[in-house]
Parts: sequence; C-alpha cells; structure tokens
Amino acid sequence: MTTQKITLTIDGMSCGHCSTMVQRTLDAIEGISNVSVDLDGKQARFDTDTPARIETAIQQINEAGYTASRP
Ligand SMILES: [Cu+2]
Repeated sequence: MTTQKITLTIDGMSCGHCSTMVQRTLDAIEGISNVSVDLDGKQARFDTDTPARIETAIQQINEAGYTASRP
C-alpha cells in the first residue's frame, strides 16, 4: 500500500490544549502515523496507507469539538 501524506484544516483550536487534544485524537487512531499539529497554521498532518482513516480522523476531530476539513 502507498503511504499518503494528509493535511487537514482544523478550525476551532485556540491554545496549546486544543492542539494537544487534536494530536491525541489522531495518535489514537490505528493506521495513522507521524502526526503533527500546527496550532498557528490551523493544520494537522499525518501519514496513512488506509484512505478510509482520513474520514475517521475528520469525524473524531469533530467529535472532540473542533472542525476538520480537507483543504
Ligand atoms: Cu484550547
């Protein structure tokens, strides 16, 4: 399988706590690796070789109280 580098736009993060929450949410999803969250840039990046995990990531971030979308 091919590893894809994914970038999501994350709205609603206002402090380090928020970016930590998004980081932990993504780290907890199986099939996602190399997570990094950019608070100022309003972005989260990760690698996955399972395209379905992108939707999982968006859903979990939204459930955590932020708004994720693909740019
Ligand atoms: Cu916050």
